Amino acid sequence: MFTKAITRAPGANYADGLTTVDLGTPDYQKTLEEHAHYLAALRQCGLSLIELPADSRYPDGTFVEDTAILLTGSPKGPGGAILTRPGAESRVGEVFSMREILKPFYTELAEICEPGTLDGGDICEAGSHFFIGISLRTNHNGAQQLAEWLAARGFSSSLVDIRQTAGILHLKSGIAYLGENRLAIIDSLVAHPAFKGFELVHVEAGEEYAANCIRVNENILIAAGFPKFEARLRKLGYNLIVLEMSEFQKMDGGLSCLSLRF
Ligand code: CIR
Repeated sequence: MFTKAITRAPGANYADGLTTVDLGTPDYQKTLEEHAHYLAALRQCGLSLIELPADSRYPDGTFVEDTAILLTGSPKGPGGAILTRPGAESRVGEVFSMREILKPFYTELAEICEPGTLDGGDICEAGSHFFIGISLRTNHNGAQQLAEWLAARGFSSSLVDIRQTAGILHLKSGIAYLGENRLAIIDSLVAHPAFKGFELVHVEAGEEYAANCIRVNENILIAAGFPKFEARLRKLGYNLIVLEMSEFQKMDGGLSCLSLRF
């Protein structure tokens, strides 16, 4: 059960952030509107929000998920938090202010150290197991550091190398844990042995962006515009909150990236 989320407002220079997609320049007003709806959805799920102001030094700073991994609990007792070391040079400094924000909530605040790099978007929690993506942002050393930190807290983990998987920046661009041993997953990842033993909910070809959805307590937040995936989740009985994400998609961002939930 999540009770809180950390978010950061998109700054006026949001469009200067990193992107690999060719969907045009985000409209700032529209970005702010979509962000406001996202915050409202998290509140609707019962979360109280820690809303950080935009930081003009970091145009990608609204994608707070990449800066930390937060555990609400662990098989061995209390939760814990670990700060990441983002793989993109321009984003490394985002972690420093997150440390200060997290201090009041976590007595133990670990960190990924050099030469490891790791983005939160590559880390997918699935109950007592974690999937760790190896990507252009998360390297083996960073993944290993996280795996050891998790193992000390009673979590197992498996690595999923997505460097040859076309069209996804982070592991969670292609999978999402829906709870109850169920994963939403794009076709190009279904055959990976790490996902054996999980019930796989396929995201149709052409709707890949929809895979980045998030379960928040009794609801699932999904991106608008992906009718087949939406229908599939409704059939499974989920309460859905559907959100416009066009301006975040333009910058390679999705629903999970916009908050740290704990
Ligand atoms: C970046 O390239 O780092 C940002 N423009 C998008 C980050 C998206 N974050 C995520 O998937 N967790």
